[in-house]
Amino acid sequence: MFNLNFISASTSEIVNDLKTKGYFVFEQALTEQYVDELLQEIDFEQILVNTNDVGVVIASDIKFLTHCLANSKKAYDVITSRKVLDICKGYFTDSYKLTNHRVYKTSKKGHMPWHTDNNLQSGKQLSAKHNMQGLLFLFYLSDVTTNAFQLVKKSQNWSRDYQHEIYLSDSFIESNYSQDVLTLPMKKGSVIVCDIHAVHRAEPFKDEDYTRYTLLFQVDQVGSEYVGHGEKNLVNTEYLDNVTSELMDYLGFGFKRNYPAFPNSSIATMKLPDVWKLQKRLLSQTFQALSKKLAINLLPGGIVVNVKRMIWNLNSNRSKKN
Ligand SMILES: O=C(O)CCC(=O)C(=O)O
Ligand SMILES: [Fe+2]
Repeated sequence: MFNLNFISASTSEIVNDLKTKGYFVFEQALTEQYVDELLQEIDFEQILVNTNDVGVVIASDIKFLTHCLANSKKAYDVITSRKVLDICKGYFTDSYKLTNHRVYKTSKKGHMPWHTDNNLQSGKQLSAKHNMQGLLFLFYLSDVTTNAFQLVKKSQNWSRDYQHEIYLSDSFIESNYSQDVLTLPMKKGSVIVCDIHAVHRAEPFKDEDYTRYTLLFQVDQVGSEYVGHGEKNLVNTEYLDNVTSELMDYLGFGFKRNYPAFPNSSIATMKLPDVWKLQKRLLSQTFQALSKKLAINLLPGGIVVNVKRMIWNLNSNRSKKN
């Protein structure tokens, strides 16, 4: 999964960077092969519509697999890796929990506002900023040239002065902190870990041919006064090969979760070309369903049963021969 030089990078130095600078960056922490295999586990072309499973949804120009702990063993293994847990163990002074996670595919364009991730929610709405410690982990799953993660250095020290704001304006950062903006274009597999109180964003971009894949997750030091803080973690039990109390605590077993999965998606969050694509799929499936229904209605019931028996026999003869 991880390149050896990332595994052997001193965890206490990483933690020290996080505590002093507010961020830590490592190029190509994940192997290329691992990233390729992780992305193969996710079909970004299959969008959930009356599908009885977790899967991909669309919000504007971004496709999300929010419940990757249930759908990608490779994503699960990164999120629960020893290295990540060790960083958290070294960084936090009290119990910490995975509060959200997702893999997403960004394409064409985006303009994310400058923000911090120390959010409290009430239902779907961000309701206030909190003071809990927290870490954001962001792995690039493709080479990132534009639309890179950007953060304002040292902003974790002053962002609380703007707790009443949901976002900070581009012009405010431009005129006051442009010399502190760190932009991080990096190769596939690179990781950024940062203090959730640091002001950050994905650099705005517009490029029809550009696609960025990302694995993001957040770990907060959730105290008892914030019961319910976080999105629910849907985990595929097949992935749990080493259940420890540390892991259970981290994944929030038995801990209440009040926030809806991000993003809050529906047909309304899809762009017109994606709605058209879906309509076409629905139309062809509607015709298929109609012709099936017509055939079943026209044929006497006995014939339908006999056709099913014939198909069954053909298949079982064929599998006997093989
Ligand atoms: O994708 C990125 O570079 C940043 C994402 C982010 O900050 C967020 O989703 O809160
Ligand atoms: Fe963020």
